[in-house]
Amino acid sequence: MTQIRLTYFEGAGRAEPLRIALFLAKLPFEDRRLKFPEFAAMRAAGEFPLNSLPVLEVDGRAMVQTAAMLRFVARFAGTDLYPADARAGFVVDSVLDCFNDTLSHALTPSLFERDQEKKLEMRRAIVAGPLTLVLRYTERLAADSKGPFLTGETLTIADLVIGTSVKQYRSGTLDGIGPEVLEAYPRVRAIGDAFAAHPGIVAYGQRGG
Ligand SMILES: N[C@@H](CCC(=O)N[C@@H](CS)C(=O)NCC(=O)O)C(=O)O
Repeated sequence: MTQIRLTYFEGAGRAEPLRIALFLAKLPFEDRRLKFPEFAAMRAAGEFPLNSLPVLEVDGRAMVQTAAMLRFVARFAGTDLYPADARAGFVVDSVLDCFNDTLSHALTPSLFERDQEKKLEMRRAIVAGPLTLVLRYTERLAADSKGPFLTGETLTIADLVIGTSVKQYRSGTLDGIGPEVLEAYPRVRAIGDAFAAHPGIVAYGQRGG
């Protein structure tokens, strides 16, 4: 049997859609979660190809880049989590890059800011800038879908990323980025609802994830 290990930090972050994709794909995996000092020591020892996480090891071979790993999991297990159709594939890839690249990079500095006022200032700039652009773009793409998901009836890896992001904004755990940021985007909210109600996602939640 293929040996799979996913290494990330404790939280959801970039790894949660990967954890869900592995679960939906019925690929058993070791869910290794590092504390930051542990990560820093392993990084200093050169253990991670890009010095960052997540890292997915498949039979001992390390993979990096979240979007590429999501596509890999979807295809490796022969699931329909990544569409065969070129246009739908573009929509999925484009949204993955919006959330995993544009938004994550904008958000990261604020995660390390200890001054609460400065942090909220940074978050206001994110909401007014990249978050608005990404949500508006995703909303526009979703307008071409008959729903309930981004590209139609089938849950894809892009819905995993949208769904976990919507869940995070709704949870209020990210200071300055709460449920109100979704107000102008009913289709994005609807994808978040369909994601939360999907039987596979419900089963994932019941697993304790
Ligand atoms: N492009 C990479 C970015 C990975 C990345 O920036 N990971 C962050 C955590 S979300 C990290 O490892 N940060 C720790 C550090 O760079 O010190 C991906 O999509 O996987």
